[in-house]
Amino acid sequence: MPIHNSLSRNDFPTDFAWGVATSSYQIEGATAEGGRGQSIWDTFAATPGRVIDGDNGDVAVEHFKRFGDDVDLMSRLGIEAYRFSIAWPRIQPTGRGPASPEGIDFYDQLVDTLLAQGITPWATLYHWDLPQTLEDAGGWPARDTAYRFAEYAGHVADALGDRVKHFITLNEPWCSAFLGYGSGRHAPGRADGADALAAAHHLMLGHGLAVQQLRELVPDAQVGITLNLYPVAGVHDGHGVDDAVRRIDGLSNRWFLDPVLRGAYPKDVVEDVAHVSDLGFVAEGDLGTIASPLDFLGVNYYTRHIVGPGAFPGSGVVEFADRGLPTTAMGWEVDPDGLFDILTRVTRDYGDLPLVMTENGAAFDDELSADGLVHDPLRIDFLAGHLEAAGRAVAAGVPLQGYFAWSLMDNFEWAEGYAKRFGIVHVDFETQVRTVKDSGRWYAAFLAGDRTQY
Ligand code: GBH
Repeated sequence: MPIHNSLSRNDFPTDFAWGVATSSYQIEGATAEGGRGQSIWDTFAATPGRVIDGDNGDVAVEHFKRFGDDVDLMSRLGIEAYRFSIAWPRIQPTGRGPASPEGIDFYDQLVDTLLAQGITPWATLYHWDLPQTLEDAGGWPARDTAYRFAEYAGHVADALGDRVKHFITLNEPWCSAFLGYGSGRHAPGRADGADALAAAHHLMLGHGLAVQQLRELVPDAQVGITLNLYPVAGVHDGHGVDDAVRRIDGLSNRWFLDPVLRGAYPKDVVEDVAHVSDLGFVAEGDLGTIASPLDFLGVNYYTRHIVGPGAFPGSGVVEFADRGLPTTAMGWEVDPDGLFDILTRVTRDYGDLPLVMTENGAAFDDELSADGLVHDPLRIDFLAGHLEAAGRAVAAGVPLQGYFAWSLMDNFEWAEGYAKRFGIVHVDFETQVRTVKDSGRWYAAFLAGDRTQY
């Protein structure tokens, strides 16, 4: 293999979706405007000790009022598709009842502005901002939340379905369930293994019901779900490591892939979690609903997981190792081959459902330099390396149909607050000034057809 090679967008299918991604709570701010109700992330961020530096999304990067400028910026960069999420508490402030006209109005304007600039909207219905009222009624561990989610999906379909033709039901239900209700690292910050498993089931049930709503109301829509998938490898072969790999792969990947794409929970993992839950919340017919046919599977990829023999889901002593590869500011190893591995594995094990990379990116310690620019060569290497791996997966027969860089701009990085920057556009969090980073210029050149070295 040559050390230097080159890659261009022509190495990907011609109808490939090229874009950037964001999410509502991470960018919008204006949490008390436009009739928005409270979400679990407002509550969580207001709880001392939950988010670094006590940061919250009250202001974020003011996208709620600056969306016009942000769309102009995307247009200047030649971005062709934009994956954003809709804040459920803007559409239904209490998670129930009719749609709020003010809430709809914001996304109406956003969608119209995107379309006017020739940018294809990809709307995610749930990127973690559950209405607080629904959490107070039990949250995702409660079955009713799945039905509430389907009702909300219907409102969005009614309002935007004439113009939005790409929908993602959930972003990373693993995070919502296991970080939200298992470890408590994310909102709502509850920590109970049985609740986490119930939450995962109701998230997937809500997904299936929402798919049915979207199909009925927007027959020409492309509908998918986004999962955060991790290739899992052992620190070394044999001696209990293989079983650790099986268990972690089971709970991080197959626990979601199998119900959604095969209509069944993986039997080995059902046994692994039996001491935590008997899965009594699974009702007859649920798995059929959860496996409602999809048009694509969204894949978010950031890094690989390396596990040791102590790895045991739910035990709190999961042993994750690193291999001394370069890491991002999140401490995550940079491992583009892991992307090739996960894409080819999903296609091999689950058939030729189209795949879309709905997120891929990295945090680095970016700074505005004296020349007024942001030089982020590590992010360029990261993106180029992962695009090369994605291109290899395409060449190997993976039906990959899109790539969305995370993220358009620096934003509220959940429990990390504003300390971690993932954007290809820098945001000064005091002045809200946007500055395109070198990686943003690089991505723009790539989208314009330039060949890139890796
Ligand atoms: C994605 O999650 C999200 O979809 C996106 O919103 C986010 O900004 C982006 O990645 C970058 O993080 O400290 O053990 O609790 C990726 C999945 C979510 C992985 C949070 C690690 C913290 C793990 N991640 N997370 S822990």
